[in-house]
Formats: sequence, C-alpha cells, structure tokens
Amino acid sequence: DEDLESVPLSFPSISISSGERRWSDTTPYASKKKLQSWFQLPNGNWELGKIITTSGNESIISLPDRKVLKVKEESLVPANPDILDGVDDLMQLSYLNEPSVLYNLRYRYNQNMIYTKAGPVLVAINPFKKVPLYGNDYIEAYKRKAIESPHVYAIADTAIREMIRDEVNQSIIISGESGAGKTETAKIAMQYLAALGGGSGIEYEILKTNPILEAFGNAKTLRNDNSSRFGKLIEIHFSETGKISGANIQTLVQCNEGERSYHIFYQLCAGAPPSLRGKLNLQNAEDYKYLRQSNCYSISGVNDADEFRTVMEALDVVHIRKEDQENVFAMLAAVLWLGNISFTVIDNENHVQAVEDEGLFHVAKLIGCDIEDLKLILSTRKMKVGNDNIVQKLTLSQAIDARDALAKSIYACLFDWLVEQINKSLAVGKRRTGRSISILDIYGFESFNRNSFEQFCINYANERLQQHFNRHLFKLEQEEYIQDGIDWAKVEFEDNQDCLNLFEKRPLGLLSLLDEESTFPNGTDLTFANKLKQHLNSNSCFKGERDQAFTVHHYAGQVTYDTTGFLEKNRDLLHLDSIQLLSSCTCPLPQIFASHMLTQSDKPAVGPLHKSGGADSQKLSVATKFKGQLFRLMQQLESTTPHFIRCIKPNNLQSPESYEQGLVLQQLRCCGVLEVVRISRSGFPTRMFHQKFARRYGFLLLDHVASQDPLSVSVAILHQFNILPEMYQVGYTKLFFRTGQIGVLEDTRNRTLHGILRVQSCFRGYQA
Ligand code: AOV
Ligand code: MG
Repeated sequence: DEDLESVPLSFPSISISSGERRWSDTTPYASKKKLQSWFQLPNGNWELGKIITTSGNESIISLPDRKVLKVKEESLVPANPDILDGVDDLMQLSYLNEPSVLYNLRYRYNQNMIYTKAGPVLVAINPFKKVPLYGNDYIEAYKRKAIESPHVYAIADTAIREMIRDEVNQSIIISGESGAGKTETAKIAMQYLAALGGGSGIEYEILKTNPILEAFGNAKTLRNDNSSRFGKLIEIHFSETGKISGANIQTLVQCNEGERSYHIFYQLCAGAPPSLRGKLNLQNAEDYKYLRQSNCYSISGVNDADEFRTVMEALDVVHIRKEDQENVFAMLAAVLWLGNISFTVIDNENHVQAVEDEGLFHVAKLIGCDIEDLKLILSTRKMKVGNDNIVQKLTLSQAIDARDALAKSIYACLFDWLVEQINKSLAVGKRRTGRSISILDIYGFESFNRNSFEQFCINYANERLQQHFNRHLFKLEQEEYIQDGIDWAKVEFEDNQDCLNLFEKRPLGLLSLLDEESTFPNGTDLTFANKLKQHLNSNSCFKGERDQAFTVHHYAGQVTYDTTGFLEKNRDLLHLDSIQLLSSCTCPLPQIFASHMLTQSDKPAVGPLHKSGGADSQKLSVATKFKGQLFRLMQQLESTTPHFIRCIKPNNLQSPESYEQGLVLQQLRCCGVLEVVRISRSGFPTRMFHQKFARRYGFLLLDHVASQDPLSVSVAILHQFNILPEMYQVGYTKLFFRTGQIGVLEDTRNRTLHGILRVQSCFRGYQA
C-alpha cells in the first residue's frame, strides 16, 4: 500500500459518454434506407421489417408476410445486422433494445442454445425437453475451457476458480418464476461442482439430497409438476485442495402446498414394501382425505412407486438409519390418518368430539400416545384466563383447525428434522478451513390476479434478493469507480430500500402491523387492512385499496394483495395442548418435534405480545419465522461473491414448442436483466488491485521495467499485451477492465506457467 502515495493520476483513461449508452436507443434511424427495423404489431409482438423509403417522419416498411405498411418513424426500433444474430452475450449487440434482446434469445433458443449471457448474468430459458448439453463430456469440455458457450457449467467453473483465486466464498443465486427451471439449474450446477471437486465420495451424498428434498418439499402445481414448496440454500464446502469436504442446507419455508400434496405421500402409498404397509396400516392414496382433496393422484411420466425406491436408497446414502427411516414413514402415515379423523357434535352449542374410528386409533398408535389424550386435545383447548386454567370445548371448525394445525406442524417438523439429519451426515467436521460455494434456489417474484399471503412472503423475499442484486451489480460497482477516481458517467439505478422499509420498519411496517393484528383476539383481515391504510398511506410504495386490499409498489411492478386469510395464515394455530401431547408420546420423533416447537416459542417474539394470552401467543408468527430464515440466508450470501442465473420460462404450458414474446419480456423486466445489460456494457466489470495484477502477471514481462512499483509494472503489462486504452481504466488502487479483457491475460499466464512446469520437470529429469 505504500506504493499508492506515488501514483500519478494522469494515466490514460477514457470516460463513457452518454452517447455510448445505446439502450433505449430509438434515435431517428429510418433515414438509413433499406435497413432492418423492428415494428410493434397491435398484439404487442415485434416484427422485423425492411425500410423501403422514408419521407418526412414517415417510413414505408415491408414485413415478412409481404405486407407493406406506412408507419411513423418513431414507432420503429433499430434492428441489429444479421451478423450479430444469436450472439453469446447480449452485451455484444449494437442495438440493445427490447425486441433485439428478445429476438436474440429466441434465435438461440430455437437451436437449443438455451443459455445466453447478459453481462454478468446468465439467462437460462427452460427448454421443457431434453437438450444435449449435459454430462461428463460437456463437464470435461468446460473444465478444459474447450467450450466458450454460456452455460451453468461455465458459471460453476468461474465460481470454483474465483473461490480459489480470491479466497472468497462464492454463491450462485438462481431465481425465476415458478416452472422456469431453477431447481433443475441448481442440480446442474451441483453436478459440475461434484465432478470437479469430487473424489472423497461425499459429493455423491450431496447429490442424493436432491431426491429426498424434492420428495418431501415438492408438489405438483398448475404451473409446475415438480414445484418446490420451499426455498433452499445449499452450501458446499471445499478443502484447501479444492475437494468437496461437506455441505450444509438451509431452507426457507413457504406456506402453501400445491394442487397435489407433497410427492412423498403418494410415493409412500404406492411404493411401500408389504411389511412397511402392514406396520403403518397404509391404504391407497385415494383412501386418505388429505390426498383426496385435490382429486389428482398421479403425475404424467412419473411412477411414484419407483420414486419411493429412489428416495429410500437416497436416505441410505445420506446415512439416515433404517430405524429413523421407519420413524419418518410412521410420521407420514400419522399425518395421513390425522386427516381421516372426523368429529361428532355432542351438544346444542355445536361442540364436538373426535370419533373413535380407525383414524384416531392409527394416529395414536403411530405417534405413541393414549387414544383418550389424543381425543381430548382434538376437541378441547386449555386456556389461561387471569390466574385460572379453564378448559374450552371446541366447535367443529375449531376442532378441524386444531387437527389440521397438528398435521401441518408434524409435517413441518419432520421436514426440518430431516434436513437437520442430512446436515449432520454431510457436516464438514471441526477442521473447517476451506471455502464454500452456496447455491440458492428460491422462488421468483409472483404477481397473479389474486395475490395472497404466500405471494406477500415470496415477493418480500424477492425484494430482499433484488436489493442484494442491485447492491452488488450497481451500487458497489459505481461506488468503487468513484472511490478509485474513475471518470464514469453516473448510472441511475433503482434502489428498492423504500419498499423494504415498507415491509420491515418497526413498529409501522407491513410485517409488524401484521404480527400485531394477528395477536389481537378480535383482529380480522379487515381490521388489518384498515390499520395498514391508517398508518402507511403516506408511504410512496403503498396504496390502500377497496375491499380490504392493498397495493405494494415492488421493484418488478405493482402487486395488489387481498388480505383475506392473512391473519389465519400468519397465526400459528397449533395449540400448546397439542405440543404437550407430542412431548409425552412414546415414539422418539414426536418428542423431538415437541421440544423443537417449545424452544421456538421460548424465543422472544419479535411482534408485540398478546397481553392476556398464555404461552401460545408467544409462538413466532409465520411471517416472523419467514423473515428470520430469510435474514439468516441473506447474511450468509452477503459474505460471498455472487453469480446470478435468471431462469425464464418461454410459455405457461410446460411445452417445448412455444415461445411467447410478451411472457419472456415481462420476466426479463422483472428480474432486471434488461437493465443490467445496459449498465454492464457501459462499465468496467472486471477489476484487480495493482499489486495483485503486478504479482499475477508481472513475470510475463519481457522488458525490464525501471520502476518496480506495482502500478508501473501493471501499465507495462498492459502495453506489452496491447490492451486497447478504451478497454481499461487505471484507478488509484485498481485496474478496471471491460468484460472479457482479463481472459486474454489469464490464458497467456496459464500457458506460460504450464510451459515453465514442463521445463522444470525436464530439468529435474536431467538432474536425476
Ligand atoms: P422451478 O424450480 O423454477 O419452479 P423446475 O426446475 O422444477 O422449475 O423446472 C420445471 C420443469 O422444467 C422441470 O421439471 C423440467 O421438466 C423442465 N426443465 C427445467 N430446466 C430444464 C433443463 N435445463 N433441461 C430440460 N428440462 C428442464 V418452482 O420450484 O415451481 O418455482 O416453486
Ligand atoms: Mg423449484
């Protein structure tokens, strides 16, 4: 650092004039005759037309269907020359407008090139069919850098290299709408990491967590036959030698299931071997009320019985003991049987009692409790009023809620417990000296006709992720340029801090107000909506709507949320009595679950406490739990170098044949791809400290450099390699490069090093 004092500040540098920002470039263009131009049809789609003549501000264009139109010049958007068709990186386009981006992506997609770079971001378009881009040959090719084409493998490769080179943990952040291909992409990235860092065998275990987590955490929905109902961050650890040494999984739980319930239920019913069937008194899926609700029992192309065997094998691989596996299946069966428990009315106040049928009998047996105790917690509730304990009888709807809350809690605990066991099995051990690469697979922004609590949580999470993305790509870069004295046209970027404040501010933010209202016994969705309007109307990201709805101005657009069901979904409806019952069960898992639920409720609640309530009201609300998980997740990501992958689905039909422009465009906007292209292109995304640069490439210098200070060495290197002045800038502490520039130097360095090693080994041969 002592070198910095002597840095001359008048080094060659160029500044990017605003003229170079070719985004939103709609400058009058038609005057150049016979050029291609995009013309927007009334349906919103763009067509490529040829300009025949132009007079005044009107042009005559011919469209592909031989139609000839007279159009206003400003309705035309310039198209790129054919030679740029299908470029690897959108940044290479001369004209960076929306139709050109859409066209380029489609051009590639039609040739099975589903990956395209958008500056630092990888765009992946779901092919909805097998594409020949994966497997060992491809992995090998990307490892050797024999293929340059954008790919998840290339991203994973960069992550590994940067982890080793910079000694910084890395993350691969995958986002996109439901069905866009996030989970598949995450698996492809894991495949590559496993292949490169494999050897110890633990990589095989890590890959086997996928079928387990998908069985227990995924369900069929209208949008995706294999929709993840949870967010996942898997952190893969590497030893100092670059070998995988372990992994850890964090989950972010979403609140709703799909059209069909979790895969594992159907798999168990279809695939359990006879002895297990007998032990659990298993029936067919159709015999369970919880599974009957959707009337959808199978997924086309999927054999649940086969899947069950895959899951059982995977459980073996990750070292879940046979005994524990049986306990897991018993809990699944208990959940299924719980749904079959019915109630009869016992008095004229509509109070009910659980019917003593096979449902009640099997649940009691499976969790290991007394039938009478189970019956009691399903039809009564102990309450504390002042200093007195009273027993309240439940009405039918209350009893059903209590039953369903118990089933849900058991399942949620089972999922968490399973993840915990997997983490134990994959744990790195005490010597955790190496680095890690984390892969985040999280649901993208959602905006439907009707948006509820689930969208509220999901979009909140995405708002946080977007800030991370913004911070990384825009803010940090820009600040760094300015700090380093680099002349750079200030780039506007959307900061979504205001929206995050709207969610997170205490006490007057969406989450706080929701928690507060959820703890009031008389709170309803309507009083909640009114409270929001009362306190938040002055916030520019918020708008109150009629009929207990409100609108949030998200980074990706406005979403109107209907508060119907918010309070109920946010409250944890599980009674303390139920937890106590679980803790007294003779089976091991219910006991573990109960202690887990109790420790959770012991934590200080973030929201205000219900004044007169018992311990029940101290249980964390769903939104608060979600926020806690999200914060832990973000915290882990903060300390990493992120790599972003944006998954796009070309249609809503899960079909390989159709590419809907409008749908793709909307997703590109939502995930900031269009914006990032513009910004990256005009910036210098690669940078390195002078010292590091000099150390890394200095040995390549052919001529002696008079001064040995890192800056002089760096500049000499740049000259020797004829790096064009417009391709880099010299800052106070760092060198800044246009995308791709450092690659040339790295290649030369690697080749040279390779040569030196060869010479050395020859030399050693001589000596011997
Ligand atoms: P998601 O994770 O983004 O949705 P998935 O990764 O489950 O979406 O992908 C949905 C389906 O698209 C998969 O089941 C595959 O059939 C297909 N698919 C995705 N990527 C590829 C690919 N690279 N090659 C071939 N087929 C692919 V959700 O979890 O619903 O948000 O909650
Ligand atoms: Mg998924």
